[in-house]
Amino acid sequence: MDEKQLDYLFDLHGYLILRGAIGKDDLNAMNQWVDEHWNDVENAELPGNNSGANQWIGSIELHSYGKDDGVNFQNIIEAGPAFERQIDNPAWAPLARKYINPVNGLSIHENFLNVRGQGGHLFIHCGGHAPLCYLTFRQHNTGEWMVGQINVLMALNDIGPGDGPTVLVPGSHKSTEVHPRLEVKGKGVVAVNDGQAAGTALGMQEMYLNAGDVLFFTDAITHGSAERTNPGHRRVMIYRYSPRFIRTRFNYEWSPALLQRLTPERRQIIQPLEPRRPG
Ligand SMILES: O=C(O)CCC(=O)C(=O)O
Ligand SMILES: [Fe+2]
Repeated sequence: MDEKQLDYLFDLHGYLILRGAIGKDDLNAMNQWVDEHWNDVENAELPGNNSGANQWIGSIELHSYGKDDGVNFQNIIEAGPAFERQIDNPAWAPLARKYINPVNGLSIHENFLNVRGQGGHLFIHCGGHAPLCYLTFRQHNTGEWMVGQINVLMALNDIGPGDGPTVLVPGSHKSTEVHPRLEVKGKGVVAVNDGQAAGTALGMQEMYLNAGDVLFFTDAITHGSAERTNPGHRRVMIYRYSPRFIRTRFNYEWSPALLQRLTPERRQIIQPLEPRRPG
């Protein structure tokens, strides 16, 4: 697909599927890292909230958003070169830069690897109605791109029917109507954690991916995931790209070793401004 076609579809639908975006060697290396940490996947004690479990593997923290969404390895970029290479993967970083708009620079707001087993799912969240500052999509006066957050969801294994695919409502990033499940007491909310998988909500479409494919989507779209009904585990990585003016979600500090070994281009994305200290 040429760039004009990608632009049109991203604007219209709010998402793109980028096939084969991750190289085989990197895919194998990242899956091997998960295999080596399987004990943590099975036995992590997660509080099921945003405060984190205070269990760390070096600079990587074990975490979950709730009781149903599986184990997150937050700060996964710290896990090695294959993870570092995805920071500016040419399959999506130039697109993210363009849609966020070069005027705004590029940074990573959150990065994690998620492993989710049978029964796991994610509830419905976001939509064009939500007044979150990073859910912008266009500059209304000029029509320029001004996407406040782009989620790059990388499939580390195949995700088909029953595997708990990500679901979204195409075009809902532009909707001023509130999704019925996101209406609480007559008002639109950002998220509804009511124990229901987003997959059962009105208008949701399941996004099937092969290992190495990427779902590239504006966080403004109404989305979540279907319940995983199959045995086994879904493995994804998520890097969220935002303007450099947006702070990171949890304010993790990068390890000095990582900052030192990154290329200047990658360092610029994960730490757009160097900390300023008295000299
Ligand atoms: O777990 C999923 O499939 C959805 C992830 C999600 O909501 C996000 O990346 O913002
Ligand atoms: Fe999300």
